[in-house]
Amino acid sequence: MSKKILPRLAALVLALAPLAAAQAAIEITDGWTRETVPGLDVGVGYFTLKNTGTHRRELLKITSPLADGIELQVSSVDAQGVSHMWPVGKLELRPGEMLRFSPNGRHLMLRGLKSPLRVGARVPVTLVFEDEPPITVQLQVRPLVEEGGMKTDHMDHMDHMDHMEHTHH
Ligand SMILES: [Cu+2]
Repeated sequence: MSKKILPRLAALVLALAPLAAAQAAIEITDGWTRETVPGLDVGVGYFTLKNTGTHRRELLKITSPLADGIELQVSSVDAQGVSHMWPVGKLELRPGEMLRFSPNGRHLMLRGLKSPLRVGARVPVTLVFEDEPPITVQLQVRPLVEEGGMKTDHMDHMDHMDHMEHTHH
Protein backbone atom coordinates (compact mmCIF):
# COMPACT_ATOMS: atom_id res chain seq x y z
CA MET A 1 0.00 0.00 0.00
CA SER A 2 1.42 3.35 -1.00
CA LYS A 3 2.12 6.05 1.52
CA LYS A 4 -0.37 8.35 -0.20
CA ILE A 5 -3.28 6.04 0.30
CA LEU A 6 -2.72 5.32 3.98
CA PRO A 7 -3.65 8.76 5.34
CA ARG A 8 -6.74 8.75 3.17
CA LEU A 9 -7.68 5.35 4.47
CA ALA A 10 -7.18 6.58 8.03
CA ALA A 11 -9.44 9.54 7.31
CA LEU A 12 -12.05 7.22 5.87
CA VAL A 13 -11.93 4.95 8.91
CA LEU A 14 -12.35 7.97 11.19
CA ALA A 15 -15.29 9.15 9.12
CA LEU A 16 -16.96 5.76 9.37
CA ALA A 17 -16.37 5.31 13.10
CA PRO A 18 -19.44 7.26 14.27
CA LEU A 19 -21.58 5.15 11.93
CA ALA A 20 -20.29 1.98 13.51
CA ALA A 21 -20.94 3.35 16.98
CA ALA A 22 -24.54 4.13 16.05
CA GLN A 23 -25.18 0.52 14.99
CA ALA A 24 -27.75 -1.02 17.30
CA ALA A 25 -26.47 -3.90 19.40
CA ILE A 26 -29.99 -4.97 20.31
CA GLU A 27 -31.94 -6.98 17.77
CA ILE A 28 -35.71 -7.29 18.03
CA THR A 29 -37.50 -9.96 16.01
CA ASP A 30 -40.89 -11.75 15.87
CA GLY A 31 -42.92 -8.86 17.28
CA TRP A 32 -46.59 -9.72 17.70
CA THR A 33 -49.70 -8.91 19.65
CA ARG A 34 -53.31 -10.01 19.73
CA GLU A 35 -56.64 -8.49 18.89
CA THR A 36 -58.08 -6.75 21.90
CA VAL A 37 -60.98 -8.22 23.82
CA PRO A 38 -64.09 -6.13 23.04
CA GLY A 39 -64.53 -3.44 25.67
CA LEU A 40 -60.97 -3.68 26.99
CA ASP A 41 -58.32 -1.07 26.22
CA VAL A 42 -55.42 -3.30 27.23
CA GLY A 43 -53.29 -5.44 24.96
CA VAL A 44 -50.30 -7.74 25.10
CA GLY A 45 -47.00 -7.73 23.25
CA TYR A 46 -44.29 -10.29 22.52
CA PHE A 47 -40.97 -10.35 20.72
CA THR A 48 -37.49 -11.77 20.90
CA LEU A 49 -34.62 -9.58 22.09
CA LYS A 50 -30.98 -10.29 21.42
CA ASN A 51 -27.89 -8.42 22.51
CA THR A 52 -25.43 -8.82 19.64
CA GLY A 53 -22.98 -6.36 21.19
CA THR A 54 -20.19 -6.69 23.70
CA HIS A 55 -21.71 -4.78 26.61
CA ARG A 56 -24.60 -5.27 29.00
CA ARG A 57 -27.62 -3.25 28.00
CA GLU A 58 -30.46 -2.25 30.27
CA LEU A 59 -33.92 -1.51 28.94
CA LEU A 60 -34.83 2.00 30.05
CA LYS A 61 -38.11 2.80 28.35
CA ILE A 62 -40.88 1.32 26.18
CA THR A 63 -43.47 3.48 24.47
CA SER A 64 -46.05 3.32 21.70
CA PRO A 65 -47.98 6.14 20.06
CA LEU A 66 -51.05 3.87 20.28
CA ALA A 67 -50.98 3.29 24.05
CA ASP A 68 -50.90 5.48 27.16
CA GLY A 69 -48.31 3.25 28.76
CA ILE A 70 -46.48 -0.04 28.45
CA GLU A 71 -45.47 -2.25 31.32
CA LEU A 72 -43.09 -5.19 31.36
CA GLN A 73 -44.67 -8.13 33.11
CA VAL A 74 -44.00 -11.77 33.72
CA SER A 75 -46.65 -14.42 34.18
CA SER A 76 -46.50 -17.99 35.33
CA VAL A 77 -49.05 -20.68 36.05
CA ASP A 78 -49.17 -22.12 39.58
CA ALA A 79 -49.91 -25.70 40.64
CA GLN A 80 -53.66 -24.98 40.59
CA GLY A 81 -53.44 -23.82 36.97
CA VAL A 82 -54.04 -20.19 37.91
CA SER A 83 -51.98 -17.59 36.09
CA HIS A 84 -50.26 -14.87 38.07
CA MET A 85 -48.57 -11.74 36.79
CA TRP A 86 -46.24 -9.22 38.24
CA PRO A 87 -44.15 -6.33 36.93
CA VAL A 88 -40.56 -6.93 35.85
CA GLY A 89 -38.39 -4.45 37.75
CA LYS A 90 -35.33 -4.38 35.58
CA LEU A 91 -34.50 -5.97 32.27
CA GLU A 92 -30.88 -6.38 31.28
CA LEU A 93 -29.31 -8.29 28.44
CA ARG A 94 -25.79 -9.65 28.75
CA PRO A 95 -23.64 -9.78 25.60
CA GLY A 96 -24.98 -12.60 23.43
CA GLU A 97 -28.08 -13.05 25.58
CA MET A 98 -31.42 -13.76 23.92
CA LEU A 99 -34.80 -13.33 25.62
CA ARG A 100 -37.99 -14.61 24.12
CA PHE A 101 -41.22 -13.02 25.34
CA SER A 102 -44.20 -15.39 25.33
CA PRO A 103 -47.80 -15.72 26.61
CA ASN A 104 -46.72 -17.71 29.67
CA GLY A 105 -43.64 -15.71 30.46
CA ARG A 106 -42.37 -12.21 29.94
CA HIS A 107 -44.74 -9.97 28.03
CA LEU A 108 -45.62 -6.38 27.41
CA MET A 109 -48.85 -5.02 28.72
CA LEU A 110 -50.18 -2.08 26.74
CA ARG A 111 -52.52 0.13 28.72
CA GLY A 112 -54.90 2.77 27.49
CA LEU A 113 -54.97 1.74 23.83
CA LYS A 114 -56.27 4.56 21.66
CA SER A 115 -58.32 2.15 19.55
CA PRO A 116 -59.03 -1.60 19.43
CA LEU A 117 -56.37 -3.75 17.79
CA ARG A 118 -57.54 -5.50 14.64
CA VAL A 119 -56.00 -8.52 12.89
CA GLY A 120 -53.50 -7.52 10.23
CA ALA A 121 -52.70 -4.16 11.78
CA ARG A 122 -49.32 -3.29 13.23
CA VAL A 123 -48.55 -1.65 16.54
CA PRO A 124 -45.29 0.30 16.64
CA VAL A 125 -43.42 -0.02 19.91
CA THR A 126 -40.20 1.84 20.64
CA LEU A 127 -37.59 0.49 23.04
CA VAL A 128 -34.79 2.53 24.51
CA PHE A 129 -31.77 0.66 25.85
CA GLU A 130 -28.93 2.46 27.61
CA ASP A 131 -26.29 3.78 25.20
CA GLU A 132 -28.32 2.61 22.21
CA PRO A 133 -30.35 4.47 19.63
CA PRO A 134 -34.11 3.90 20.12
CA ILE A 135 -35.41 0.86 18.24
CA THR A 136 -38.94 0.61 16.88
CA VAL A 137 -40.52 -2.78 16.33
CA GLN A 138 -43.87 -3.41 14.64
CA LEU A 139 -46.09 -5.83 16.55
CA GLN A 140 -48.24 -7.79 14.11
CA VAL A 141 -51.80 -8.22 15.37
CA ARG A 142 -52.87 -11.87 15.50
CA PRO A 143 -56.41 -13.20 16.03
CA LEU A 144 -57.73 -13.55 19.56
CA VAL A 145 -59.02 -17.03 18.79
CA GLU A 146 -56.68 -19.25 16.82
CA GLU A 147 -56.97 -22.80 15.49
CA GLY A 148 -57.19 -25.07 18.48
CA GLY A 149 -59.37 -22.82 20.58
CA MET A 150 -59.38 -19.75 22.75
CA LYS A 151 -56.06 -18.48 23.92
CA THR A 152 -56.01 -17.70 27.58
CA ASP A 153 -53.56 -14.85 27.81
CA HIS A 154 -56.20 -12.18 27.36
CA MET A 155 -58.48 -13.83 29.85
CA ASP A 156 -55.58 -13.65 32.27
CA HIS A 157 -55.34 -9.97 31.58
CA MET A 158 -59.03 -9.49 32.28
CA ASP A 159 -58.50 -11.07 35.70
CA HIS A 160 -55.44 -8.96 36.05
CA MET A 161 -57.36 -5.78 35.33
CA ASP A 162 -59.95 -6.68 37.96
CA HIS A 163 -57.11 -7.16 40.36
CA MET A 164 -55.61 -3.81 39.43
CA GLU A 165 -58.94 -2.12 40.03
CA HIS A 166 -59.23 -3.71 43.46
CA THR A 167 -55.88 -2.28 44.45
CA HIS A 168 -57.14 1.20 43.61
CA HIS A 169 -60.15 1.00 45.94
CU1 LIG B 1 -49.86 -9.04 31.98
